[in-house]
Amino acid sequence: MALPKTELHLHIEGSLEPEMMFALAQKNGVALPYADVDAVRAAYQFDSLQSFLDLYYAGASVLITEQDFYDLTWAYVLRAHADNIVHTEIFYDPQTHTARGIAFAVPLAGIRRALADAFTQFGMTSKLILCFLRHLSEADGFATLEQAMPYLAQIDGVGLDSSELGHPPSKFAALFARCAELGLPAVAHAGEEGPAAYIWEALDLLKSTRIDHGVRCTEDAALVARLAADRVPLTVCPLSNLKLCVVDDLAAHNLRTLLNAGLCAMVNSDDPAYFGGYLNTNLLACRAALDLNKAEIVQLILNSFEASWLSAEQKAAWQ
Ligand code: ES4
Ligand code: ZN
Repeated sequence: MALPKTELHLHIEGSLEPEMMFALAQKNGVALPYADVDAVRAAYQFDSLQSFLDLYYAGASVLITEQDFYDLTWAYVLRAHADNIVHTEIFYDPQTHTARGIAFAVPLAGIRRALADAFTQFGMTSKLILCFLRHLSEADGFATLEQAMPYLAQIDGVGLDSSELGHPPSKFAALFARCAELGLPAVAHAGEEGPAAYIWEALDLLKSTRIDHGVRCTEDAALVARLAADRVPLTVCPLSNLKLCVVDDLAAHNLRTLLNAGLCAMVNSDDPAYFGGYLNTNLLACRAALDLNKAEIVQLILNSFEASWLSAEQKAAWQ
Protein backbone atom coordinates (compact mmCIF):
# COMPACT_ATOMS: atom_id res chain seq x y z
CA MET A 1 0.00 0.00 0.00
CA ALA A 2 2.96 2.27 -0.63
CA LEU A 3 1.34 3.87 -3.70
CA PRO A 4 0.55 7.59 -3.49
CA LYS A 5 -3.14 8.04 -2.85
CA THR A 6 -5.85 10.49 -1.95
CA GLU A 7 -8.47 10.39 0.78
CA LEU A 8 -11.84 11.99 0.03
CA HIS A 9 -14.07 11.00 2.95
CA LEU A 10 -12.61 11.84 6.33
CA HIS A 11 -14.38 13.63 9.18
CA ILE A 12 -11.65 15.41 11.07
CA GLU A 13 -13.64 15.11 14.32
CA GLY A 14 -13.69 11.35 13.65
CA SER A 15 -9.89 11.22 13.78
CA LEU A 16 -9.92 12.14 17.49
CA GLU A 17 -8.09 9.25 19.14
CA PRO A 18 -9.05 8.37 22.74
CA GLU A 19 -5.61 9.43 24.02
CA MET A 20 -6.07 12.94 22.65
CA MET A 21 -9.71 12.98 23.78
CA PHE A 22 -8.57 12.33 27.34
CA ALA A 23 -5.67 14.77 27.23
CA LEU A 24 -7.89 17.58 25.89
CA ALA A 25 -10.66 16.79 28.38
CA GLN A 26 -8.18 17.17 31.22
CA LYS A 27 -6.62 20.34 29.82
CA ASN A 28 -9.97 21.97 29.11
CA GLY A 29 -11.78 20.75 32.21
CA VAL A 30 -14.39 18.84 30.21
CA ALA A 31 -15.98 15.84 31.96
CA LEU A 32 -16.06 12.57 30.01
CA PRO A 33 -18.28 9.64 31.03
CA TYR A 34 -15.31 7.24 30.88
CA ALA A 35 -12.72 6.27 33.50
CA ASP A 36 -9.83 5.92 31.08
CA VAL A 37 -8.73 5.43 27.49
CA ASP A 38 -9.48 1.70 27.59
CA ALA A 39 -13.03 2.41 28.70
CA VAL A 40 -13.48 4.73 25.72
CA ARG A 41 -12.23 2.12 23.28
CA ALA A 42 -14.45 -0.51 24.91
CA ALA A 43 -17.45 1.74 24.26
CA TYR A 44 -16.78 1.70 20.51
CA GLN A 45 -19.34 -1.01 19.77
CA PHE A 46 -22.04 0.33 17.51
CA ASP A 47 -25.26 -1.13 16.15
CA SER A 48 -26.21 1.76 13.86
CA LEU A 49 -25.07 5.14 12.59
CA GLN A 50 -26.93 6.88 15.42
CA SER A 51 -25.26 4.83 18.16
CA PHE A 52 -21.92 6.01 16.76
CA LEU A 53 -22.96 9.64 16.31
CA ASP A 54 -23.96 9.88 19.99
CA LEU A 55 -20.36 9.05 21.00
CA TYR A 56 -18.81 11.09 18.20
CA TYR A 57 -20.59 14.28 19.27
CA ALA A 58 -19.77 13.63 22.94
CA GLY A 59 -16.11 13.13 22.03
CA ALA A 60 -15.98 16.37 20.02
CA SER A 61 -16.96 18.34 23.12
CA VAL A 62 -13.33 18.30 24.32
CA LEU A 63 -12.25 20.48 21.37
CA ILE A 64 -12.22 24.10 22.53
CA THR A 65 -9.28 26.19 21.32
CA GLU A 66 -7.77 26.88 17.92
CA GLN A 67 -4.71 24.89 19.05
CA ASP A 68 -6.95 21.90 19.89
CA PHE A 69 -8.22 21.84 16.30
CA TYR A 70 -4.67 22.27 15.05
CA ASP A 71 -3.44 19.35 17.15
CA LEU A 72 -6.36 17.17 16.03
CA THR A 73 -5.71 17.92 12.37
CA TRP A 74 -1.95 17.62 12.64
CA ALA A 75 -2.25 14.16 14.22
CA TYR A 76 -4.38 13.12 11.22
CA VAL A 77 -1.87 14.64 8.79
CA LEU A 78 0.94 12.56 10.32
CA ARG A 79 -1.09 9.36 10.00
CA ALA A 80 -2.15 10.25 6.46
CA HIS A 81 1.46 10.95 5.51
CA ALA A 82 2.47 7.55 6.95
CA ASP A 83 -0.09 5.96 4.58
CA ASN A 84 1.36 7.96 1.67
CA ILE A 85 -1.75 10.07 1.25
CA VAL A 86 -0.55 12.94 -0.93
CA HIS A 87 -3.89 14.76 -1.11
CA THR A 88 -6.78 14.77 1.35
CA GLU A 89 -10.24 16.33 1.28
CA ILE A 90 -11.54 16.55 4.81
CA PHE A 91 -14.92 17.30 6.32
CA TYR A 92 -15.59 19.32 9.40
CA ASP A 93 -18.87 19.96 11.22
CA PRO A 94 -18.96 23.62 12.33
CA GLN A 95 -22.42 23.28 13.90
CA THR A 96 -21.09 20.70 16.36
CA HIS A 97 -18.83 23.41 17.70
CA THR A 98 -20.85 26.62 17.32
CA ALA A 99 -23.71 24.90 19.18
CA ARG A 100 -21.32 24.69 22.17
CA GLY A 101 -20.39 28.35 22.01
CA ILE A 102 -17.17 27.94 20.01
CA ALA A 103 -16.80 30.83 17.55
CA PHE A 104 -17.16 29.85 13.90
CA ALA A 105 -13.62 31.07 13.13
CA VAL A 106 -11.90 28.87 15.74
CA PRO A 107 -12.14 25.35 14.23
CA LEU A 108 -11.59 26.75 10.75
CA ALA A 109 -8.36 28.51 11.73
CA GLY A 110 -6.90 25.53 13.57
CA ILE A 111 -7.73 23.04 10.82
CA ARG A 112 -6.49 25.38 8.08
CA ARG A 113 -3.19 26.07 9.87
CA ALA A 114 -2.47 22.34 10.18
CA LEU A 115 -3.34 21.78 6.51
CA ALA A 116 -1.01 24.62 5.53
CA ASP A 117 1.78 23.01 7.56
CA ALA A 118 1.03 19.66 5.86
CA PHE A 119 1.77 21.33 2.54
CA THR A 120 4.91 23.05 3.82
CA GLN A 121 6.36 19.96 5.50
CA PHE A 122 5.18 17.14 3.25
CA GLY A 123 3.87 18.76 0.07
CA MET A 124 0.50 17.27 1.01
CA THR A 125 -2.35 19.14 -0.68
CA SER A 126 -5.85 19.36 0.72
CA LYS A 127 -9.39 20.67 0.45
CA LEU A 128 -11.71 21.53 3.31
CA ILE A 129 -15.43 20.72 3.06
CA LEU A 130 -17.92 22.31 5.43
CA CYS A 131 -20.57 19.72 6.32
CA PHE A 132 -24.08 20.67 7.32
CA LEU A 133 -25.68 18.45 9.97
CA ARG A 134 -28.81 16.96 8.47
CA HIS A 135 -30.47 16.22 11.83
CA LEU A 136 -30.68 20.01 12.30
CA SER A 137 -33.02 22.27 10.35
CA GLU A 138 -32.32 23.85 6.99
CA ALA A 139 -32.65 27.22 8.75
CA ASP A 140 -29.79 26.24 11.06
CA GLY A 141 -27.78 25.38 7.94
CA PHE A 142 -28.53 28.81 6.45
CA ALA A 143 -27.41 30.47 9.71
CA THR A 144 -24.16 28.50 9.51
CA LEU A 145 -23.65 29.54 5.90
CA GLU A 146 -24.16 33.16 7.00
CA GLN A 147 -21.39 32.72 9.60
CA ALA A 148 -19.17 31.19 6.92
CA MET A 149 -19.58 34.11 4.50
CA PRO A 150 -16.45 36.06 5.61
CA TYR A 151 -14.39 32.87 5.29
CA LEU A 152 -15.60 31.42 1.98
CA ALA A 153 -12.11 31.69 0.50
CA GLN A 154 -11.05 29.07 3.06
CA ILE A 155 -13.89 26.65 2.30
CA ASP A 156 -13.61 24.49 -0.81
CA GLY A 157 -17.07 22.95 -0.81
CA VAL A 158 -20.04 21.83 1.25
CA GLY A 159 -21.26 18.44 2.39
CA LEU A 160 -24.14 16.85 4.25
CA ASP A 161 -23.66 14.39 7.09
CA SER A 162 -25.06 13.06 10.39
CA SER A 163 -28.27 11.03 10.91
CA GLU A 164 -29.45 9.99 7.45
CA LEU A 165 -32.77 8.21 7.93
CA GLY A 166 -35.65 10.67 8.11
CA HIS A 167 -33.44 13.53 6.88
CA PRO A 168 -33.46 13.23 3.07
CA PRO A 169 -31.37 15.50 0.86
CA SER A 170 -34.60 17.24 -0.26
CA LYS A 171 -34.73 18.86 3.20
CA PHE A 172 -31.69 20.95 2.15
CA ALA A 173 -32.46 21.75 -1.49
CA ALA A 174 -32.72 25.52 -0.97
CA LEU A 175 -29.53 25.65 1.13
CA PHE A 176 -27.51 23.76 -1.48
CA ALA A 177 -28.95 25.93 -4.26
CA ARG A 178 -27.64 28.98 -2.38
CA CYS A 179 -24.24 27.30 -1.94
CA ALA A 180 -24.13 26.62 -5.68
CA GLU A 181 -24.83 30.31 -6.36
CA LEU A 182 -21.86 31.09 -4.13
CA GLY A 183 -19.67 28.81 -6.23
CA LEU A 184 -19.32 26.08 -3.61
CA PRO A 185 -19.27 22.55 -5.04
CA ALA A 186 -21.36 20.02 -3.14
CA VAL A 187 -21.05 16.47 -1.93
CA ALA A 188 -23.51 14.59 0.26
CA HIS A 189 -23.70 11.45 2.35
CA ALA A 190 -26.41 9.28 0.83
CA GLY A 191 -27.17 5.59 0.61
CA GLU A 192 -25.25 4.66 3.75
CA GLU A 193 -28.27 3.71 5.87
CA GLY A 194 -30.74 5.59 3.68
CA PRO A 195 -32.36 4.21 0.51
CA ALA A 196 -31.33 4.62 -3.11
CA ALA A 197 -33.95 7.36 -3.41
CA TYR A 198 -31.75 9.58 -1.22
CA ILE A 199 -28.91 9.15 -3.74
CA TRP A 200 -31.18 10.31 -6.56
CA GLU A 201 -32.13 13.32 -4.44
CA ALA A 202 -28.49 14.13 -3.68
CA LEU A 203 -27.73 14.10 -7.41
CA ASP A 204 -30.80 15.87 -8.75
CA LEU A 205 -31.77 18.23 -5.91
CA LEU A 206 -28.40 19.02 -4.28
CA LYS A 207 -26.27 18.69 -7.45
CA SER A 208 -23.89 16.58 -5.44
CA THR A 209 -20.71 15.99 -7.44
CA ARG A 210 -19.84 12.88 -5.43
CA ILE A 211 -21.85 10.56 -3.21
CA ASP A 212 -20.38 9.81 0.21
CA HIS A 213 -20.87 6.08 0.90
CA GLY A 214 -23.57 5.38 -1.72
CA VAL A 215 -23.29 1.63 -1.16
CA ARG A 216 -27.08 1.13 -1.29
CA CYS A 217 -27.08 2.25 -4.95
CA THR A 218 -26.95 -1.41 -5.98
CA GLU A 219 -30.60 -1.74 -4.91
CA ASP A 220 -31.56 0.33 -8.00
CA ALA A 221 -30.22 -0.73 -11.41
CA ALA A 222 -31.25 2.54 -13.06
CA LEU A 223 -29.32 4.46 -10.42
CA VAL A 224 -26.20 2.34 -10.95
CA ALA A 225 -26.49 3.05 -14.68
CA ARG A 226 -26.73 6.80 -13.99
CA LEU A 227 -23.74 6.76 -11.62
CA ALA A 228 -21.69 4.78 -14.12
CA ALA A 229 -22.67 6.93 -17.12
CA ASP A 230 -21.78 10.15 -15.31
CA ARG A 231 -18.77 8.68 -13.46
CA VAL A 232 -20.22 10.04 -10.22
CA PRO A 233 -17.71 8.99 -7.58
CA LEU A 234 -18.72 6.97 -4.53
CA THR A 235 -16.50 7.60 -1.49
CA VAL A 236 -16.85 4.17 0.08
CA CYS A 237 -15.77 3.52 3.70
CA PRO A 238 -15.57 -0.23 4.26
CA LEU A 239 -14.53 -0.44 7.94
CA SER A 240 -17.11 2.24 8.74
CA ASN A 241 -19.78 0.13 7.03
CA LEU A 242 -18.69 -2.88 9.06
CA LYS A 243 -18.56 -1.05 12.41
CA LEU A 244 -21.97 0.58 11.86
CA CYS A 245 -23.59 -2.69 10.73
CA VAL A 246 -24.28 -1.44 7.19
CA VAL A 247 -22.70 -4.80 6.29
CA ASP A 248 -22.51 -7.85 8.59
CA ASP A 249 -19.18 -9.01 7.29
CA LEU A 250 -16.50 -7.28 5.20
CA ALA A 251 -16.54 -10.31 2.88
CA ALA A 252 -20.15 -9.36 2.06
CA HIS A 253 -19.25 -5.76 1.12
CA ASN A 254 -20.29 -4.75 -2.42
CA LEU A 255 -17.05 -2.86 -3.20
CA ARG A 256 -16.08 -5.26 -6.01
CA THR A 257 -19.63 -5.16 -7.38
CA LEU A 258 -19.36 -1.37 -7.55
CA LEU A 259 -16.05 -1.57 -9.43
CA ASN A 260 -17.36 -4.23 -11.80
CA ALA A 261 -20.37 -2.02 -12.57
CA GLY A 262 -17.93 0.60 -13.84
CA LEU A 263 -18.42 2.97 -10.93
CA CYS A 264 -15.75 5.38 -9.73
CA ALA A 265 -15.56 3.91 -6.22
CA MET A 266 -12.62 4.20 -3.89
CA VAL A 267 -11.75 3.42 -0.26
CA ASN A 268 -11.71 5.97 2.58
CA SER A 269 -11.50 5.86 6.37
CA ASP A 270 -14.48 8.07 7.41
CA ASP A 271 -13.93 8.26 11.22
CA PRO A 272 -10.72 6.27 11.64
CA ALA A 273 -10.35 6.73 15.40
CA TYR A 274 -13.76 5.13 15.90
CA PHE A 275 -13.84 2.51 13.16
CA GLY A 276 -10.56 0.70 13.63
CA GLY A 277 -8.19 2.13 11.12
CA TYR A 278 -6.82 4.68 8.72
CA LEU A 279 -6.73 4.37 4.95
CA ASN A 280 -4.12 1.64 4.51
CA THR A 281 -5.81 -0.45 7.21
CA ASN A 282 -9.07 -0.13 5.26
CA LEU A 283 -7.38 -1.14 2.01
CA LEU A 284 -5.60 -4.10 3.63
CA ALA A 285 -8.82 -5.28 5.30
CA CYS A 286 -10.66 -5.12 1.97
CA ARG A 287 -7.87 -6.91 0.15
CA ALA A 288 -7.98 -9.72 2.71
CA ALA A 289 -11.78 -10.01 3.01
CA LEU A 290 -12.58 -9.60 -0.68
CA ASP A 291 -9.40 -11.10 -2.12
CA LEU A 292 -8.79 -7.96 -4.18
CA ASN A 293 -5.99 -8.32 -6.70
CA LYS A 294 -3.29 -5.78 -7.48
CA ALA A 295 -5.21 -4.39 -10.47
CA GLU A 296 -8.29 -3.79 -8.31
CA ILE A 297 -6.26 -1.99 -5.65
CA VAL A 298 -4.65 0.16 -8.33
CA GLN A 299 -8.09 0.91 -9.80
CA LEU A 300 -9.34 2.07 -6.39
CA ILE A 301 -6.37 4.40 -6.05
CA LEU A 302 -6.71 5.72 -9.61
CA ASN A 303 -10.38 6.36 -8.86
CA SER A 304 -9.40 8.33 -5.75
CA PHE A 305 -7.38 10.71 -7.90
CA GLU A 306 -10.05 10.94 -10.60
CA ALA A 307 -12.72 11.76 -8.00
CA SER A 308 -10.62 14.37 -6.21
CA TRP A 309 -10.89 18.11 -6.66
CA LEU A 310 -7.26 18.32 -7.76
CA SER A 311 -6.77 20.26 -11.00
CA ALA A 312 -6.25 18.33 -14.23
CA GLU A 313 -2.58 19.34 -14.09
CA GLN A 314 -2.18 18.09 -10.52
CA LYS A 315 -3.89 14.80 -11.40
CA ALA A 316 -1.63 14.37 -14.42
CA ALA A 317 1.42 14.93 -12.25
CA TRP A 318 0.45 11.92 -10.10
CA GLN A 319 -0.18 9.49 -12.99
C1 ES4 B 1 -20.46 10.09 9.86
CL1 ES4 B 1 -20.11 7.50 9.16
C2 ES4 B 1 -20.97 9.00 9.16
N1 ES4 B 1 -22.16 9.07 8.55
C3 ES4 B 1 -22.83 10.22 8.60
N2 ES4 B 1 -22.40 11.31 9.25
C4 ES4 B 1 -21.21 11.24 9.86
N3 ES4 B 1 -20.54 12.15 10.58
C5 ES4 B 1 -19.40 11.59 10.98
N4 ES4 B 1 -19.34 10.32 10.55
ZN1 ZN C 1 -18.83 10.07 6.57
